[in-house]
Amino acid sequence: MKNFHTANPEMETAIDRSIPDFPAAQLSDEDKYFKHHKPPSYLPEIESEVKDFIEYHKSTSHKNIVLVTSGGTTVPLENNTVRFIDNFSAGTRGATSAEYFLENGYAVIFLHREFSLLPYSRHYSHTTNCFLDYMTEVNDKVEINPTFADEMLIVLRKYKQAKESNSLLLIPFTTVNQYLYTLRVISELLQLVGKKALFYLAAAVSDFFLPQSRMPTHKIQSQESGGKLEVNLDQVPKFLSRLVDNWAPSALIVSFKLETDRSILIKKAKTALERYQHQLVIGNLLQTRKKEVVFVRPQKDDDEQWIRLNDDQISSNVEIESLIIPQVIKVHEDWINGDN
Ligand code: PAZ
Repeated sequence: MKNFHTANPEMETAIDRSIPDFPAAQLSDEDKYFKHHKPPSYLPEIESEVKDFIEYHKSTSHKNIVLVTSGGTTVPLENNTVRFIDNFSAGTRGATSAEYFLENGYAVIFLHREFSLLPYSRHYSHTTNCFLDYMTEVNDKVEINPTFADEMLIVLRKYKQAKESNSLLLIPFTTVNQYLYTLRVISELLQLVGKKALFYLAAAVSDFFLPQSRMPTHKIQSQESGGKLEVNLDQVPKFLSRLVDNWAPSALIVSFKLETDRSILIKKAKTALERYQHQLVIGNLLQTRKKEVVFVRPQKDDDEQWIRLNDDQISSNVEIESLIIPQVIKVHEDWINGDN
């Protein structure tokens, strides 16, 4: 039998006025963000699709599941949006990586900027060719142009395999608000598979945004702004800490760090690891991102590991993601086996 009661106050301190007041619980910047910004109206639909996908793989295929984020978020300047701030990302890293995850037996939730590159269709969708150039007319019928047919057959087979095994789920976003709400919903659902979940956060998410409270309803009029447009943006709260600590604490989390100045890349990657306490940052430079990346991990002897394409690989169009993904999967396997 316990000889104490938690309901009894400690007599010496029960009325001790010298103990400062316990501060009222503060809302974090992330919580404030969700309190003051409305979720996209379609979110429940996405939630149910993602739930079905995760439950299917949990109970039937038993595959690991990766959330790949891809492409850039926009920052609208008006509620009825005519103008918005955007960034350079085409979604190449995300779409290409998703294909290699699928080839390596993962189920992929592909959270992407709508109309950016998609796995498989990326080979044909954003080229300078018109899609009709891939076709030819033979005996009054349309056929695939023989120049492209062999390669297209390989892509088609991989695409069908992903589709028939229900291994690829496409979820779009456009604005940073849509991205953040959708990321939260998917992350929380991924807790269903615990350590088998992998986050591969390659999207280029805006660092600054215009809060809904300051957003004009209608198109900004040039006459009213005196010929100048001054935009006052707030910082987007750092959601990675919420993801690591609350939304998906059992998952392996891989974030990307993009810089343009080589001399600060490693330092910025290490700062991100220290700040968010996740497992891997992949650093890349805007100028060389298709040829080299660096893996930075906490407390590893070899804590900077560069992955580079050599000249032969570059001339034979090897994609750097074909080297990145097997390395990421190794880190995930160690995570699942508790070797990290
Ligand atoms: O989409 P893309 O292939 O043109 O570019 C990929 C990338 C550079 C956006 C990605 O590799 C990345 O670094 N994303 C994170 C960016 C950041 O928030 O630092």
